[in-house]
Amino acid sequence: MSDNTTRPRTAPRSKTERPRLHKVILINDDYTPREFVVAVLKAVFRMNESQAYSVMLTAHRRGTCVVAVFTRDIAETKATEGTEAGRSAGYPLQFTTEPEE
Ligand code: TYC
Repeated sequence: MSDNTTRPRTAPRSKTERPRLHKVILINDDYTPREFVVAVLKAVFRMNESQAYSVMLTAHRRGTCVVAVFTRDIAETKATEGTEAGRSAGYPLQFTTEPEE
């Protein structure tokens, strides 16, 4: 056993706290085509086909799905980009954000 295993920590913990993370949440609707949702998830969140399909299907079945977590600015920007992509194509696709506990 090394001789420092039970020695108490002497250096103070860093006071630098990590920024709170925010979830980007995909919301289901009855009108946006599945393939369009998958394409937006791939473009905005850099997901591959199977990741994007699985997130889309979870939102479709359960109503919402957490897509990813980011710092607040990035989460809000991505949510806006996704929602805007739907809006430009005439779909009611919606992404929202929510702070993590
Ligand atoms: N429910 C849509 C349909 O059946 C597909 C869809 C899935 C839309 C997820 C939005 O967040 C969504 N065409």
